[in-house]
Amino acid sequence: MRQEAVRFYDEQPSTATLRDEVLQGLSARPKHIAPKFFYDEQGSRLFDAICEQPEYYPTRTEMAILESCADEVACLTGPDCTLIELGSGASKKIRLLLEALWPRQYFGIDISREFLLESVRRLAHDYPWLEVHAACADFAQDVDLPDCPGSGRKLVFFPGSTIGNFEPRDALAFLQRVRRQVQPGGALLIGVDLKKDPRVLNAAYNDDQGVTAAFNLNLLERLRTELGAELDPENFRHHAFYNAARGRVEMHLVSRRTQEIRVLGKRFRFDAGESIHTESSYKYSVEEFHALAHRAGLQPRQVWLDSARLFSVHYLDVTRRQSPAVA
Ligand code: AVI
Repeated sequence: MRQEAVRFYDEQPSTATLRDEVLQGLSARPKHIAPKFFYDEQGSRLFDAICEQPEYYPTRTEMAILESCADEVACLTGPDCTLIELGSGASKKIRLLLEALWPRQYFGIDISREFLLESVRRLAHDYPWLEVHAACADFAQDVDLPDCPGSGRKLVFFPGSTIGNFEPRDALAFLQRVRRQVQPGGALLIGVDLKKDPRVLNAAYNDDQGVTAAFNLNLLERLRTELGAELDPENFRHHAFYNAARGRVEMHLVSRRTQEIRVLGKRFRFDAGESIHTESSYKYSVEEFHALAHRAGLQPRQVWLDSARLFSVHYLDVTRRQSPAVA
């Protein structure tokens, strides 16, 4: 393995971040914990398993779209680019792009350190011509994108509709940050899940094998192992549903009974049926997403959909002119 060829930057959120955000979220009404905390090593593995479930259409649909548009993406981007992947897991999608674009540099950014290292080491091994960098960081925060020397453009790849896990105002702020950090001439290639029949959405987040349930409940294991929380995961159940009024799938951990849990010496009381809101997954029509991109000062250049209109992949240009809506 060409391990030494991977340049690694470690800005992993500390246990203090987990502690502070969990204490704050459990003290709030309604109780909530941010979805970024799903992704410890086990959580990342469970997420990979979700992507293999027959009900969870986004991964395979996005993959099929990328297979059909990769050459077009390469034409739009040009040679010698720096490819920056946000949320780089064990993704097969990036391999597809690497083989179509032949970038000069690859930069993977992910919140899950071990998982990231494993995947970038594999990339460095499999693509010896590629300069590989990795940063363990929370890209939802104000993380600086790498300053990469070279003549090519920066292409930021943000797959999987992870943008849907941001509240719309945070999604806007995130797109504005990408726009600021990718110089004019650069672009964002982003996967966005589409609005559709709620039955399809409800099935996708309630797979028959119970993998999504295990992924959600793993958050409680994380609180036990990393924060010494005193709670019984058996006293909670997974609940996921499409909230049409908000245009989002919501995931919750619902208390099966009246109970009290203890986290870092603090007690938190739950009524039976009360939940911790653990994730929102916003769905956008193409028009809604274009409107958001415009507000962020990004210029929609191309959008690809599958024939069933389940999922979209957008190519957004970073142009020199700032959108009047943002100024
Ligand atoms: C990572 N993210 C886009 C996934 C989603 O669909 O919101 C996470 C997930 N949660 C449950 N299943 C998948």
